[in-house]
Formats: sequence, C-alpha cells, structure tokens
Amino acid sequence: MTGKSPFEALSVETLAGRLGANEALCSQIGKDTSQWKVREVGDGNLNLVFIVEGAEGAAVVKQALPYVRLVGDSWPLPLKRSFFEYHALTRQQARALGSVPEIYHFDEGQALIIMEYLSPHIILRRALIEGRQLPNIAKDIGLFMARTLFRGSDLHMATKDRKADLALFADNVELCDITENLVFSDPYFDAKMNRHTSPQLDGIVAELRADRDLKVEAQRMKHIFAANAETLLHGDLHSGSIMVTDTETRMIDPEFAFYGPIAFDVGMLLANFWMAFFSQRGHEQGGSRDAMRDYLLGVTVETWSVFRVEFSHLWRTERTGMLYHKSLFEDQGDRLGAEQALDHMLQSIWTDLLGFAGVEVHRRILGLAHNADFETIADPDLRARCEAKALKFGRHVAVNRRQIHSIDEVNRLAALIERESRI
Ligand code: SR1
Ligand code: MG
Repeated sequence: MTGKSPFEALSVETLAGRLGANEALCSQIGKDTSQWKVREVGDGNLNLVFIVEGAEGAAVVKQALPYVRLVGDSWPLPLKRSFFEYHALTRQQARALGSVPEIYHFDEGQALIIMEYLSPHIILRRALIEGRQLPNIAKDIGLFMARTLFRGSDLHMATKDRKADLALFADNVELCDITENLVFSDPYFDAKMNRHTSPQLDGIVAELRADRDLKVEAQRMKHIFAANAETLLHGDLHSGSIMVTDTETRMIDPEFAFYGPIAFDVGMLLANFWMAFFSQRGHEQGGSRDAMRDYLLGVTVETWSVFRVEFSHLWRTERTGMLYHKSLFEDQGDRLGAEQALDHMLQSIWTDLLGFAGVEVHRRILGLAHNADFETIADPDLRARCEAKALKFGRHVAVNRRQIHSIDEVNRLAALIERESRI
C-alpha cells in the first residue's frame, strides 16, 4: 500500500494483505504475515486502532476515518487530522523525550500512523476507575505539559519557526471546531447531540443554561481558546489520552493539536482528575474509595506543582525566544524583573486553567462526549449524584476563577462538595 492509492479504511481482514509489504511494520513485528494476529481495539470517538502482533513483536496501526466514528458518516471529518497528529507527536517527542509512543511510519494518503505498541500500559482513565493509585503520573504529566507547552511557544522557539508551525497547525480547523462547539457552547443550550442523565439532572441542567455568569465565562474561555495562539497544544489532554503502567506514562492521540493557550491543556487535564474524584463514589462496591479520593486530590496538587517548577526552570534556562528577552532583564542585572514576568505568566495560566477545567467538567456530563468515569456507574441515581457534584464544582471554579488563589483552595471546595452532598 502506498500513499498514492485512494483512501480505504483498513479492517481486521484486510490489514495483513495491505500492510504486509510495509518495511517499517515488518521490521518491528516480522514479515511472515501468516503469523500476524490483528485486533481492532479503538474505543475512542474518532478513529480505527489496530494492534498487530507478529512473530517478532507488535505494533499499533491507527487510521483516521473520513467521519466521526462515534456518530457515523452523517458527521464527516477530514482525514488530515492524522497529519496533525503525526506532526504533533514528532514535536512532542523532541520537546519531551520519551513521553509519547515511538512512530515507525506515517502514510498521509491512508491517514495512518504505525507506532509503538505500549504494553502492558492501560488507559489512565480505566486505571482510575479501577481505583489504582499510580505513583508517577503527576510528575510525568506535569513535566510533559511544562516542556511541550514552554518549548512550543515564543518563549523558546525562533519566531520564524513558531510562525511556520502556527500556520501549519492553523489548518486543523475541523478539530478546533469540535472543541469550540462541544466544550464551550453546547453544554449551555439545548444542542442537538447533547445528552445527560435524565430526569435526575433535568433541574440542574435548566439552572446551568439559565446561568448568565456561567455562560459569559464559558464564552470568555472560548474567546481565549480561539484567540490566544500561545503554544502548540496537545489539544485533547484528558485521562483517555494517557497510557500508564505503575512506572511509565505516555501521552497519545494529539490529533486536536493546534496553537492555543497554555492553560487549556493544563485545565483539561486537571478537570479529568477532579471528575475522577467525583466519580469515585459510584465505584465503591469493592470498598471505600476514601484513599483514592485523597490520592486524586494529591495528584492535582503535585501535577500543578511539577508543572510550575519545570516551567520556571525552563523560563530561567531556555528563554531563547522573542518574548521577555533576556536583554531587558538578566543582561541588565535585573533578574527580579524576569521573575516578576514569570509570576504574572503563571498567575494568568492558573486563572485561565480554572475556567477551562470548569467547562470541561460540564461538557463531559451534559454534551455529546461523556467519559467512562461517570458512564460506567450503572445505577442512574448514583451516577446523577456524582455528576451533580461535579457540575456544581465546575460552575464554581469557572465563575469564580479570578478569586481562587491556590489549588488547595480548589481541593477544599471539591472535598466540601463531596461531603455536603453525600447521600
Ligand atoms: C466528536 S469527538 C468528541 C470528543 O472526542 C475527542 O476525544 C475529543 O475530546 C472530542 O471533544
Ligand atoms: Mg482522542
């Protein structure tokens, strides 16, 4: 199969025939296709994902479809998202070595990426639902975010290179459009594909849609998302885009990559830890999840701390771009000026990440794309109670983000909402 053939979706039956001559794949797994075992394991919303095992190893073949898999061909989606994913992965690998799967091959015409099979890794969201406490995720993800977000910005890159990248990723229009609608607008009106746990949440949903302060803040966050082309984002950094073992963490699936605000990736990620926190009550059949709840709040604290420390370190050692140039500060002996500017930047990331976190929580409960943390709670009354707490939390952090000064304050609020609404 070459990049010149017309696009054709792979299947379990056709994969070996079509990729049997692919040198990159054969060198990883062996070229005797009669030994290949192919499984389709994609459980995301958009793409096909195959695990291919051969006599000498295994690899993942990920292929975009020309439509949204979750919805079907009534929602077309361009194949070029695979191009953006490939280019984002290569940049993330260069900026945060070892944080993403190794890429073996990219075929733009077939919208497919052949990459490292991560094993025995599992999706972080699944681990958190199972109640597993992973010791390294805060450190690994905090470092990944600080390194990719700092090094993809005008704080570090030559401005010519950054502008070329900005232009390249600006074409990821349709994926940005998904986020712009699904995250920032749909939860706050009766959008066609919305769904929520009904009738239990009907009253809360009506209240949120009538909540003027919340809607204004959500639109403010949408404005920042669309207008602040600060750095190359992962663009969809939730716990379903991270694979883990007890000792290793890898970020996957950056097909939503584009130039946006630093705070977006950080806010979306932390929101997923807070949702995991509020969903724990629904997974207590095997015993209390008190320790897991403490663990999750601890992870938010450590992630934010690691991010800040690493971002500050890079600010002091790799600030080679055109912003806050050293000639204005350190070169004049004004180290404190550079520190003041750093404080301002971290403060603004903090305030904005709370806004992004709040809307991310809302859209996962009220919009089209729900998450398994809540969806796997079978009892709808119990699920609704967990979701209602998360919605309340999301509203508070989004609307009051300028008055919240520390992650401990946010976590005290989360713990209070969790306790107060205990049923
Ligand atoms: C139609 S796509 C829905 C969601 O799935 C992806 O993982 C993104 O989070 C997107 O918002
Ligand atoms: Mg994804």
